Amino acid sequence: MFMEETETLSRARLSVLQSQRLEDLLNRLRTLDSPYWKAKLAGVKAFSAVEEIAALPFTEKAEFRDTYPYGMLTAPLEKVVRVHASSGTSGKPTIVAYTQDDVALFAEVNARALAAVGATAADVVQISYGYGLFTGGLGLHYGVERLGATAVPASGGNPGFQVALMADIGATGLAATPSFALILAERAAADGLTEKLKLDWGIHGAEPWSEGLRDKLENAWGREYHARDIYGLSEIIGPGVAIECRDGKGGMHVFEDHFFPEIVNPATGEPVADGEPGELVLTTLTKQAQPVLRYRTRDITRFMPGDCPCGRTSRRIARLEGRADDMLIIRGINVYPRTIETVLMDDPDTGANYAIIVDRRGELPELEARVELAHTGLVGSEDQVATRLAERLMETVRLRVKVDVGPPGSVPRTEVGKAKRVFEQTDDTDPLAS
Ligand code: DLL
Repeated sequence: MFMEETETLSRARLSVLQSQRLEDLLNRLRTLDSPYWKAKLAGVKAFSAVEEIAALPFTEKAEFRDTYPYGMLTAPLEKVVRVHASSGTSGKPTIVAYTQDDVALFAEVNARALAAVGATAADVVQISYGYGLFTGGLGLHYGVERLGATAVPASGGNPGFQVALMADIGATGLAATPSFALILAERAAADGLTEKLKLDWGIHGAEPWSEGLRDKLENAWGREYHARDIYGLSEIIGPGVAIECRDGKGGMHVFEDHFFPEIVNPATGEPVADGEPGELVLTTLTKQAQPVLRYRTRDITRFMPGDCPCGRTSRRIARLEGRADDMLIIRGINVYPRTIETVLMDDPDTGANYAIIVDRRGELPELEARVELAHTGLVGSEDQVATRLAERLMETVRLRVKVDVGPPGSVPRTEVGKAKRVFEQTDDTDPLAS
């Protein structure tokens, strides 16, 4: 563990630490001469235990846009040393700012995340998340350096060059979206580099993925490979909010000494029963430039029960089910794209790339899934695989989904940024062709 004492604190001591940090934060926020913070805290009574956090108001994504660029700052600009931005789906991006201490915190949580996945100072880590306004590249980069490992700032794109570099420099770890990691694995196999690789682990997140996709990714390198899930979001810090450790597959430890998690019913905002799925809400306890109170992430997950074999005492959240805003409503049935992915990826004969098309040409929307065969040896079995998948989708999501199975390489891939999986069809042109 990178910070063993902190990461194994008893729940009681952790709660005291969280309460102290929250109290310090609120005391600081109350002294600010900021219209945003004065309005946010108006009517909030003093309280001293983190368990009473529901007394605080929520923060919504729209507040970042409404206060763009600096309205939420709690430190003067001369203390701000960096900004990142997340690309908004509409209009202005969301700006997030960091002081020197925030940058150190960003490095710390990512170093802790890397250590949890099994990284040490001896690792050479290829960082294939985008560098720039996106938090992925620089966040992991500072984490790798803080751990004392070797950072290779490859950024996104250019898979042929990247796999050759990985082989030459002996990369042992990979930080990339799961979809780009798969592109790299395919490319390494196609370029005959598998034998030369030294890869042992990968830290993958920034987009939804499933257990089935993990299996495919772990088997794609032709060697033992440990793929682990990392969660984060710009508004909170970037990557490094939660990590799936090497020993405890299936849940992600939240760095609770810095980010306080709650899970609420997305419709009512009330807490859900322990272990039930709901929307993750996060409060930053230690950030300086731009702390956030009870941020509605829109991400759907649940708290995992039980202790983790790794010994970390922080609560774990399950792999994300999807985003409240990504949910598709097809003929009255609510379905997350990731649920469809789970069915498509659980099949041993499918490859790891797929697309979901919402066909809106008719009166009622129809769903189509396009997927590839795992390898060319299966060519000829397309119809059989398609029938099997359609049946399974009917059982799982109770929807008739038209399944189209093509040869390996037939579904377009995203080489830079987050994978685009869901496409809308409104006229007769193929939405995947553009
Ligand atoms: O994606 C930060 C990040 C970079 C996380 C690298 C992990 C690795 P944003 O661009 O602000 O930040 O997007 C945040 O991406 O609210 C989720 O909906 C989604 N997301 C992030 N990690 C995961 C994950 C970065 N492990 C949004 N599984 C979040 C599923 C994820 N979705």
